Amino acid sequence: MPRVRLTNKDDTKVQIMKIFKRFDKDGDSQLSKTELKAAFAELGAKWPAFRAWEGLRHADDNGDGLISIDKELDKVVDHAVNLGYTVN
Ligand SMILES: [Ca+2]
Repeated sequence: MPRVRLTNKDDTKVQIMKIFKRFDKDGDSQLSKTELKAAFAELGAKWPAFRAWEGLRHADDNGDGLISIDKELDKVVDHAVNLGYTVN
């Protein structure tokens, strides 16, 4: 029987999620474009402003220009993982 374990990808996802949550500076459970940009910069993005824009375009389901941590952040994080971002 193979051992059951978290894949590295799941692990990375959890850690990236934590970073994004840390950038909700005003604690409203929403990430603004500025907060997303800061989070992507923290992840080492070359073009954090572009990634923030892309994240919003990709995950802002209700179109309010903010990423809801409860409802929309998951998609941004998946996207970041797919782009190959990792946390050391
Ligand atoms: Ca939204």
